[in-house]
Amino acid sequence: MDEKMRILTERPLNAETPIPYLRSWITSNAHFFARNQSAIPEKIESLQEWRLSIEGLVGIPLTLSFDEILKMPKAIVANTFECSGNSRSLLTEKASGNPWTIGGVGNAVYGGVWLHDILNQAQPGPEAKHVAFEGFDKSLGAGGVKFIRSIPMDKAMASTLLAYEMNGEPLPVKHGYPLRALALGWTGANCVKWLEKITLLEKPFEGFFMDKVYRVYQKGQDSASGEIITSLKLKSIITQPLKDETFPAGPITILGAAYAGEDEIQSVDVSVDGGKSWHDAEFIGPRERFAWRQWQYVWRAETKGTYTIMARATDHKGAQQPMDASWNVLGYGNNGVHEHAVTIHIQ
Ligand SMILES: Nc1nc2c(c(=O)[nH]1)N[C@H]1C(S)=C(S)[C@@H](COP(=O)(O)O)O[C@H]1N2
Ligand SMILES: [Mo]
Repeated sequence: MDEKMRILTERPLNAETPIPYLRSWITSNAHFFARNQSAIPEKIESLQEWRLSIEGLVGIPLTLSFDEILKMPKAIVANTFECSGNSRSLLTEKASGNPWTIGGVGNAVYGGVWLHDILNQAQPGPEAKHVAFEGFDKSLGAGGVKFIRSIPMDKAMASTLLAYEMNGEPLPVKHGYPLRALALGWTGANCVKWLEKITLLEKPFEGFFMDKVYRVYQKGQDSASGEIITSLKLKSIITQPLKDETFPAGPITILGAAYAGEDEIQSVDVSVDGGKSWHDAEFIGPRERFAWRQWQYVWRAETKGTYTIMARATDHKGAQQPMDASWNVLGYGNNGVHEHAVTIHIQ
């Protein structure tokens, strides 16, 4: 198996993971999807010169070198993140944005430091309610819009990692070397790469990437009034078989992954008759708080014909993945069972 990444745009690089590489629990660094608003920085400043600054509503502004960060307690965390627009191209009503299929998602084991360890050192003021992240990648367009994103202080203190390692290797350049934010269980847009500045604010950061995009809104509505995208939604994807594959009658192993961001996956059900009957899938592989769960179901196909396979996840609160996605202007958060169905043939 040596499939190339599926390139959506070359400049900036936006590329999705080919489906066969989504079958393992860990997505390799080489095949992890790439999503960039502007160019990947070409010249990475030397680690000696790189600094992380913590500013804004803090008692003690900090400037940390990479060595100082390495000396702090190291945390290792598995995390699945997905681009907010993943599965957009599978929506029946088209939405604007990169035409992702299901490969704008991946799971990796990250090494880094807890953001709360760093913020505690800086002594946040009581009025600090939001944390903004800025990287050293170039700004976008003539207006000089930078990819700056903020998350609420609660999330920053509870479960946000600053990662310098990915799957046991230094964080690759295209994934944010030397340091990136990882709001665990939240979509990629909340995970700023090439991090160099953290600012504590009273209110959410205001700017293009906070108010115009990564919000769920309908036609005729103001984008800034839409809900900000945070946690991944409850979803399952089928990674085997692939669409339109043909098999002889006999056992067919159906494989997939299910994830729910900050929530836990309780069960996955599989249908091979277009949703008339459902069967329990079996979990395989590791179970980690912020990581997806791999599942399988062995189907004994007896009769020739065309079959529609669907998977439906349930979380630990009993919520079920919706049968149909809820549409919004930018096509975010497609987690519909129907949209992710896979049709195959038995001959
Ligand atoms: N500095 C910076 N960080 C960024 C982005 C970016 O364009 N610039 N894109 C974001 C988006 S929308 C996603 S989905 C993830 C993608 O991370 P990856 O390329 O490592 O998969 O990074 C996020 N962090
Ligand atoms: Mo994204």
